[in-house]
Amino acid sequence: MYHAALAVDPERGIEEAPLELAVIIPTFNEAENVPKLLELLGEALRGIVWEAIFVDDNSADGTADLIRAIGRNNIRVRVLERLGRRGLSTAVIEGMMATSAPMLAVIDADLQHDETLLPRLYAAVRAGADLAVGSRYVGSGGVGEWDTRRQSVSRGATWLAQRILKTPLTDPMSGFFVISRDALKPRCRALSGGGFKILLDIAASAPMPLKVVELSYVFRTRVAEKASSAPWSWPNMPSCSRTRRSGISCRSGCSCS
Ligand SMILES: Nc1nc2c(ncn2[C@@H]2O[C@H](COP(=O)(O)OP(=O)(O)OP(=O)(O)O)[C@@H](O)[C@H]2O)c(=O)[nH]1
Ligand SMILES: [Mg+2]
Repeated sequence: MYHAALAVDPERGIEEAPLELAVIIPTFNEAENVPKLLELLGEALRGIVWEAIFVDDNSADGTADLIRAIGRNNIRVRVLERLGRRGLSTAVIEGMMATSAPMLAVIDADLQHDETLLPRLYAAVRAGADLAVGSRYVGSGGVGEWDTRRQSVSRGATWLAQRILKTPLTDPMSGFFVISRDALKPRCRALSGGGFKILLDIAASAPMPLKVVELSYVFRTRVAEKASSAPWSWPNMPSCSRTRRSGISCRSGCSCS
């Protein structure tokens, strides 16, 4: 599945310029999507010195081995493989801690986020924002082909999160954003790491309000089949004991799956 197009061009070696941006990508059974995602990131981030940190929770489909195979030819690409653990938020936090980059992007591996927005998110943080979020609920943003049930569940969870956390974010459930390390650092130790919504966690852990920019994007439909979290799970609910014990995803709709 690996192809040579993903290797770094030796003429444009990245070791000469300081690292500017790390793209943190949590993965759980995303082998089918990883090569395409890297190709798209390469196109979108032209002109930026970036690296990709995948954080994989021991996917059964060989995601981590595939990333290692790509990484042997492309020093932009690294994987942190975690054994005996699951959790989207902790995966993102640990990925952020594993890079030296001053700017940190988070994007899903399943191609649902519009990677072409990344340069603008990055530019917004470079220009002085603490956090730039890809939002489905500003301007021309949207949720793509979601059915009405999923749309109303997402709207409800967003509304609740905004009320409880008093966050100014229009899309606090977004997993697509860029944050500066300087803004993240004072919040690191307060992050709960629970659940699946890292942006909520960061917003809730803010000792002082973050300077936030929101840019619109349209959520894409997943292409390769999903084998991970329930879409409508409550964001910060800890993994259930069944999953913690067995390592097998609960299919009953609880947030561990
Ligand atoms: N490391 C890690 N990654 C995860 C875990 N669960 C999901 N992911 C990854 O996190 C990203 C988002 O997960 P999804 O299941 O696609 O969540 P979603 O986009 O809200 O749901 P869908 O729209 O149904 O795809 C994907 O890249 C997943 O592979 C996990 O427990 N650990
Ligand atoms: Mg998804």
